[in-house]
Amino acid sequence: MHFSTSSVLAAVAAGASTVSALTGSLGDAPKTTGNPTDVVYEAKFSSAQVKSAYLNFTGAPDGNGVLVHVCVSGVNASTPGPYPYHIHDFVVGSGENCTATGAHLDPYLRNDTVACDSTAPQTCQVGDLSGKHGDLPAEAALDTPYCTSYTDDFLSLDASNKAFIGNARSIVVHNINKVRLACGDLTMVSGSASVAGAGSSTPSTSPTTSSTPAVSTGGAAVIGVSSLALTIVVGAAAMLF
Ligand SMILES: [Cu+2]
Repeated sequence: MHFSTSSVLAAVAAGASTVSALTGSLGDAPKTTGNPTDVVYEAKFSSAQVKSAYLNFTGAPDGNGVLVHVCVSGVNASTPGPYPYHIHDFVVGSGENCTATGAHLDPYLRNDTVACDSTAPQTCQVGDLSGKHGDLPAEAALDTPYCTSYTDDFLSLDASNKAFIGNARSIVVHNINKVRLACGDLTMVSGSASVAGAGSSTPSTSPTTSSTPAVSTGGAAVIGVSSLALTIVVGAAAMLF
């Protein structure tokens, strides 16, 4: 049993390390424009494994893309880094271990059986922030926050855009094995309701992926794929994580 589990996971790891510009079934993500600079979304959270995580999203000064600020400190040093992090499909809810957050924000149905190619970020899952901009490094385990900021050309603060980040989504920080270390909801802390979605009907909490989100991993190894091999992977991952 242990041998077969290890073998399957090794195969998955090998597959996940393949870097290739894979376009989603609905196409590449278009660059976003007209993102308002007065709309701000934040996620602030901590857990037994992460002392603090803070992410801030606002429109870039020219409205092209979204400016992202990230600060993370005190990741449990015994958990292996570097640390991926993503926008996930659902809010944290009452479940344990961040499983209720589902899979990654993926409105163009790319899934993540093939890792994001950061040189072609339009092909990556929209919510794969670390795939596009880099994992949090080992410094995130320190007490002093590790901070980074960047513009993501493909996120949107417009509720009518498929790449809108405000539709009851969340942020999850993982260890390098995709185990979920901490998570928090994305909430609007400033902005105009007419732009940011409060004026529309009930916020959608539908998944952006094409099938049931995987539980307990980065979410993506199994999305939209139904082969027997990957079914076995789900079982193996469930046993381990
Ligand atoms: Cu994630």
